[in-house]
Amino acid sequence: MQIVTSHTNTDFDALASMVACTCLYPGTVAILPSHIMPGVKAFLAIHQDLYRIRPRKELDLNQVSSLIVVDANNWKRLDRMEGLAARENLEIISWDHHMEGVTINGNQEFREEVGATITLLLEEIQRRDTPVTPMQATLFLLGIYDDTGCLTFSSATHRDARMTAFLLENGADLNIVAAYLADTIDDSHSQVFSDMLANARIFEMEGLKIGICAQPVKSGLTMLASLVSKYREFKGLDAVVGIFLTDQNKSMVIGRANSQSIDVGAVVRALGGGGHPAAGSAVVKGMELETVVAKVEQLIQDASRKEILVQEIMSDPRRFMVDPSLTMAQARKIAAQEKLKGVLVCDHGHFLGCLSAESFAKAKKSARMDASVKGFMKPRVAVVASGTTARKALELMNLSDDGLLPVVEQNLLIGVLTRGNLILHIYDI
Ligand SMILES: [Mn+2]
Repeated sequence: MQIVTSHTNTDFDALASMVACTCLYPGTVAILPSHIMPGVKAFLAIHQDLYRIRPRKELDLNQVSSLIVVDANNWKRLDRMEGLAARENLEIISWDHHMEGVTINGNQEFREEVGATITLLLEEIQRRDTPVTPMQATLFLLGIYDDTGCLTFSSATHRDARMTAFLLENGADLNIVAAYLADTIDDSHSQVFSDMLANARIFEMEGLKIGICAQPVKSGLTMLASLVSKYREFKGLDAVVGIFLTDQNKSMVIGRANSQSIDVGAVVRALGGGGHPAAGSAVVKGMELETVVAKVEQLIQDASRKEILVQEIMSDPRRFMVDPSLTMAQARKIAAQEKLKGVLVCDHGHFLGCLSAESFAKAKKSARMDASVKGFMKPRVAVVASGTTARKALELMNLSDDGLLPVVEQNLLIGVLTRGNLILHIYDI
């Protein structure tokens, strides 16, 4: 018998990939692990008759002659399949997008770095022209959306987006997708959530609002990660790390952050876990809750120290400078030559004020272009220091009329931060 299975705590990508394999490999039986995510459970409560799925407990490993593993690369993540690991002559086929820590070595490996495993299988379905029903398309789209945060995680690729389009063409129902992705909280989770609201520590660091929620919880809670996400949104924080000590002397560390915040992936990787800059988790064993908290705090400090500063991305200020002895007409000529909307008035390097496009327009309107720049410059404008973080500067740029932030230290203009500098920075060019 050929079976297909996936990791425990089965998510939609895993379920979708198992179902896709039953289409691509006719006769294959999907074996569902005992522990599945609550959303998947709710989905299967309605949909399971549509698919050839059997629970793990009904499987006799002796019957298995061929094994397909989807969305998992490690025997430990499967539900009691270790018995097959040592078996000779067992055909193993892998479809997966996890590149690190592979212990399941397939005879055939389809392992590529895409946002969701189902994307790889869908590309094969499309190649073979295998028909996809609207109901299958809906499940497959749940798989892509679940793993890529609806294509917003940085792990999402153009291939996931292309397969999203393919599924919409094939009738995937976005209302149903939305209904199963919106996870609701049961009583035990709402208790944890209200404890988080009451006890979390929120602090500011380099202009970032960060929350640390550390508390003991009952084991068996499956939605701690979404509680951390919800908490971050609810409190409007840049980053949150949840540290949950279960009664098995084991802490779940879960980080969530917005894209301009600290790299929570780096924080959890240092604890032996995995993730990307906006989301990640780790399991820490045999350590007191306070010790884990202290470690996480230190790692957050370290992560912030690696931030890019204004001085690393700012421009040379010289082309932006005009002398206070100039007239408005002379200053505008310089601005035009340099293709700048605004210029900065400096007396021997000392920053005095800013002339924006608006200042020139005003002078022109009142026919005072021969007046001194001193009468039109705005002395009070947003400035940054060279040690300001690029992230903070992104916020401050909103306050600038012409997309220029003077970098001023002890009254001296030492650089200029332009929108262009920030664009090169955020697109990492
Ligand atoms: Mn996956």
